[in-house]
Amino acid sequence: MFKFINKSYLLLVLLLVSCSGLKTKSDSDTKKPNIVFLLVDDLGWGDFGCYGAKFNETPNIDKLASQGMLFSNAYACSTVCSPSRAALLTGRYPARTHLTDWISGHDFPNAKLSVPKWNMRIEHNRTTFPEALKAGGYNTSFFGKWHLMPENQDDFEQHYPTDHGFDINIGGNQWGMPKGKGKYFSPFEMPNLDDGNPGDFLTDKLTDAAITHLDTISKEKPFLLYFSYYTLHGPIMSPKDLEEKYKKKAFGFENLKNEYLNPKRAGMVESLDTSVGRIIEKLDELGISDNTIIILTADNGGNFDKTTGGLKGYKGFSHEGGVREPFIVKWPGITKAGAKSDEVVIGTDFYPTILEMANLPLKPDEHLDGLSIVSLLNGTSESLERDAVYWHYPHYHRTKPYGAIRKGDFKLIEFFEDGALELYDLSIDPNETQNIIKANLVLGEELLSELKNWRANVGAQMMDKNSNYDPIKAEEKRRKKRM
Ligand SMILES: [Ca+2]
Repeated sequence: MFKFINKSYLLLVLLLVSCSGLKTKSDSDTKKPNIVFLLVDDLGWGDFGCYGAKFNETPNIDKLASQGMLFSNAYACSTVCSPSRAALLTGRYPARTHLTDWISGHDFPNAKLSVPKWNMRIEHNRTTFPEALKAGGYNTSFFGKWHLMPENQDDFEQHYPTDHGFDINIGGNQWGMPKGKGKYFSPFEMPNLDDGNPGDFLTDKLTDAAITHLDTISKEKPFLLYFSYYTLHGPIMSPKDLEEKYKKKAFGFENLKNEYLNPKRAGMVESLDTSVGRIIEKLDELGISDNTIIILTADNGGNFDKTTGGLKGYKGFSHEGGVREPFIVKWPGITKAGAKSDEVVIGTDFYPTILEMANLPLKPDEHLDGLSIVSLLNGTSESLERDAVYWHYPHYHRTKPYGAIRKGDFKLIEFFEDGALELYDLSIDPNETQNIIKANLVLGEELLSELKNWRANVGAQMMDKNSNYDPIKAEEKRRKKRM
């Protein structure tokens, strides 16, 4: 009898242990991580301490990088705002969506080539990654700059963040920069954002709103918090105390030739860093840091020379300074502290990556141009199976219209006006100082052919000759745009 009870007891214990084991496994399998996606505007590759900045101070972001994974070859899909943002959300290259310029773009009526009729909105027939997360049970919230709406009032109502997968929208509309009366200072006059008090700074108020939101959302449901900073887009404005701090600091930095010593912009960067720190602190306070992935990146290069850590060009240019971006991921339990990756990754990769992070099925018909980078993040691989990444910009900006391909260490840029080619070996010349096309014509032709094939495959829109071409007027306009 005693023996029997003992046996039954043992069986019961075994059963309980095995059930609780199963339960734990099942929980960990289905437990979806929260995702905080921090998207900075007009951020230079050299703007953060962890990417080499000496003048700007970014202790919170540097700490985040030291706890997560830092990428050195991460790219935006465009050298300007809207196309890059749409590519992030759709997993499709701007060349494929035909959203190839910032909304509403520059007008160059007398340029040599005419710009194709391009798309000034995300189409509703596309499922964005926030929509996919929402369908997968996520609470999805949007804060800050949207810039994916047409300027046309008739079309306004259908293209807010809430029309493309977000449960709430704080601050997003057609604006590419703060256009309220106070710009970065109150009043902001943005959708659903508290205007606060005179003197309040936009980044702080958006952060307040994000933190309040974190306090109110259900702890039962996973969330995506998509914080799209207006900062560091112009007009460059800073909280006064930070501007004063960096004015003093600038005196000691007179000889720092490779860095943009602008106290206002450095103040803006610090206020961004403070915001990141406050979000992280809130996650800690709520006890959800261990199940929250933090991603930090940007939409295109800094709007000034010397914000790029030495890379050539900046926002609006065809070279690395226009598109290479800081990119940091902290995924608790997955990314190793202080990990680094030199693998080429690009904005279209976020869609499949985030679905995989969220344990949701991929949507290969949507994110046609992205690859999940989870294998890089969890350390199971050091490289992705990808042939090349591409850019297509049939527009005039500081650059002339161009297309580009990066394959391995080589990058080829094709300028559409005259077919001029530039070839760089980024492994030995990351700052694109030596155009090596003449010595590598065969390689150049191969890459050009691959670029052209890609354009045909994605249905890229090309440029026509402009019947109103006027070389003198075109040149005047170019000079005005600091090209
Ligand atoms: Ca931008």
